[in-house]
Amino acid sequence: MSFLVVPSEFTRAGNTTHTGEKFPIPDDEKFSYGTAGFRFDAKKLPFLVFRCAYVASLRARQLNSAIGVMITASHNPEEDNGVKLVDPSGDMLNGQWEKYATEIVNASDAELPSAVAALEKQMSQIEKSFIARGLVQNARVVCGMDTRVTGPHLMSAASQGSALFSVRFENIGVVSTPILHYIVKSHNFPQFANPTLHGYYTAIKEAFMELYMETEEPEGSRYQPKVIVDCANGVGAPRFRDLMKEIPSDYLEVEFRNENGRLNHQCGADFVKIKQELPENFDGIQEPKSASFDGDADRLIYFRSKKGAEKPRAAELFDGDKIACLYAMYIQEQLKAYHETKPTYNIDMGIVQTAYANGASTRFIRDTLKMKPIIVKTGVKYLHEEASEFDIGIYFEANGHGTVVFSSHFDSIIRRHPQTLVPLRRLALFSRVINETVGDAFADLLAVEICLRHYGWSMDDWAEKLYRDVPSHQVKVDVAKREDFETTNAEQTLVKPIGLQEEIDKTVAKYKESRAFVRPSGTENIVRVYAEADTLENAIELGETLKKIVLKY
Ligand code: 16G
Ligand code: ZN
Repeated sequence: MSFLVVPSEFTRAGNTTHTGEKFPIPDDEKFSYGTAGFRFDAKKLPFLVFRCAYVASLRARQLNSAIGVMITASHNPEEDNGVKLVDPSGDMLNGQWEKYATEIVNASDAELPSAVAALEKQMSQIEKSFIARGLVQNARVVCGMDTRVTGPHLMSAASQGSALFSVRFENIGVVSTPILHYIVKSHNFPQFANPTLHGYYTAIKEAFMELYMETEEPEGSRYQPKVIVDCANGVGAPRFRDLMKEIPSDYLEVEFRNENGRLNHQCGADFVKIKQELPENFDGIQEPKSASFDGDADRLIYFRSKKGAEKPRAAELFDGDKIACLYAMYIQEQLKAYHETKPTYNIDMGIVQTAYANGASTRFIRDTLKMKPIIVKTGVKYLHEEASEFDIGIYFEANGHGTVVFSSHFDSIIRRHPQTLVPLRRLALFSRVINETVGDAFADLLAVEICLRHYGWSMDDWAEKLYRDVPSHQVKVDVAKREDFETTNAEQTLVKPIGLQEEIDKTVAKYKESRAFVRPSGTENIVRVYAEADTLENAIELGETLKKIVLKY
């Protein structure tokens, strides 16, 4: 059992911000591990990151593996920060451990030693068996941070939290969230890649360049190998620059914008998606193909200036749904060629979305691709889990977070064997361009470029050949307690407060081609309204009407 000595700056009572100011956290203030870990005003986080890193070190010892700690608040304002833990496979933290982390974080300073002792006791049996087999040397906590000024102080909290249990601590510095996931997996599965930043760049670059060589641009191609990237003034700027230094510009030219301004301010994937507006430093002129990352580069949205729009700076989006459909078309085409050879083993594929997926994308998947889209609750872990049921599982949230996951069955027949068949070689390489641990803006961008080049498509083609989005509108509603709102049916139907769903249904029925739902946010104390209708004006009117109805409850 560890002898618990908590430095006073990381206790609740002595919690100290990065500027040295004391910011005590009352014992009765409770924190919950949401869809994206703990995420709050950065002032509250030093004590919390310290305790989370301790939990991570325990998990690392329990599994004799590397565990990740990522310090980021993603697309949220600069003043916020957050922490989330990553399991050895590179996936999100196991649910039972989310509970342990919540218990430890919520203990008062006085309760902490006994909460820690109880958890260590539960672990000790498992750990003893590792120690007996001489197997604790792989335990380590790997910690990364985004570009926020509060990051280094929180990194120090994480380092001291892991030291409680003398678990090795590795500070990998400023990285995107997906790079951290990738490096954690590489530590635990050495055949995957070298567990370093450079290992990540090399693996992705090599796969991209090989797949590029396997791609034949059709005659009359309108593809342009250039993209202008809005880095959200976040981690995408330094790290994607590093990656692109490895890829010759005749393969793909990237122009970087929004590299050093205020993080996520008037820019970034979340801004572009929610506002449907061009980010700062884009004016729609000479910008045929642009893309936005979010602050920690796990979301990607392509966009361009919207032609003929009344609103100035309106953007036409190629969001997570359009990216998912593009990947699905490409993968389906390769699989069709493979299955035509009448192979011994079939490979199945599936596609997973959330209720936020534009209705037109869901229809495209059903009617054109002849696939059955699966709709799950918001939050990457739900999508990831469902997609893992397939040999090739594509998942995307409309907000641009998504990836493709590949099964061990896929590995055994394709990835691990040299292939003579071009479609199989392409699939094997595609699986290596993609970062299957989690949505990765860099890897996703490179995969999109491969698909566009393969089809010889310009942005006009991508817009016209898939589907046209149904107009949509999203609204936030401030409520006293988001817990009063409960949903079912993958968050598309409210069961509480009683009576509200019926009112929603009646209102939605008044609009053409409409669809709407109301769900409590998993990250803020608000309720979100999503509305679709035949025109943008009607979608806005429907959304705002529903907001008023929600406010009555
Ligand atoms: C988190 C989720 C994201 C989801 C968003 C919804 C992860 C890693 N991130 O950022 O997938 O779209 O929450 O936020 O799961 P909301 O519940 O506030 O709408
Ligand atoms: Zn993010």
